[in-house]
Amino acid sequence: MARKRIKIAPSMMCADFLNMKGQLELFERTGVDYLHVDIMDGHYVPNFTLGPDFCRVLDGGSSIPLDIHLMIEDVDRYIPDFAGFEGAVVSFHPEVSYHPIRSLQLIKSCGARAGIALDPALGLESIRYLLPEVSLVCVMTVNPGYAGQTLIPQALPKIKELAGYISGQGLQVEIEVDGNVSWQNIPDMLEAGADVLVAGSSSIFKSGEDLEENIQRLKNLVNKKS
Ligand code: S6P
Ligand code: MG
Repeated sequence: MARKRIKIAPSMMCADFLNMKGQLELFERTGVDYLHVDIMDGHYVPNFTLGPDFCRVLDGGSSIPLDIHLMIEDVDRYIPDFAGFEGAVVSFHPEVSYHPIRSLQLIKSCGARAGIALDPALGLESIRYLLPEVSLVCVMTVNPGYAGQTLIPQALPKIKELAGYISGQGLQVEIEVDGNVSWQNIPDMLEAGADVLVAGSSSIFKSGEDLEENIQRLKNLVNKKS
């Protein structure tokens, strides 16, 4: 059986904001699959990051689809600000919505693909009935809120369980892994069934290292011939 191609999603909160144009050109040239954009509101998570204006700049400055990870409360109010970008996938944490299926439908009605993000403390049971409605599950392997954290190891068997459930049900859902996706952790994440890797400060944006070399290293690592 042909090996699946693993997708790469640079985490834009880890990018060098003073050199955004050059990095977008590099991402285009090296063929990354998504731009992962973390949206934080200081309520759902104790941090603030990016917003719709930043997404607009990325959308205008590259043709790479946005992968927007909402870590915010009051999600239905803000979905329309994020779900209109062409080709985007928008994910939220279901515990912030009284009616998560309604929120997923809202994302789709705005034109985006719908995703769900899963806190490391939550089990699959909390999203089982959402899976038929989504294109992507963002499995968080660190607590939402910050880059540069350490893997919470119990999140790994959850990826495996999710991958088994998705294939058993014949669903078309991408499994994205988000948090401490490091050179050391990537093999275990792939082994567990990851389809998309969020690449942040643990890999391509490692401080003091060359971004292009690190993207190449990541591409070689994830899509090597077996
Ligand atoms: C964290 C956020 C993530 C980070 C990513 C950073 O709340 O959802 O997308 O940007 O985890 O990567 P790293 O390699 O610094 O953990
Ligand atoms: Mg994220």
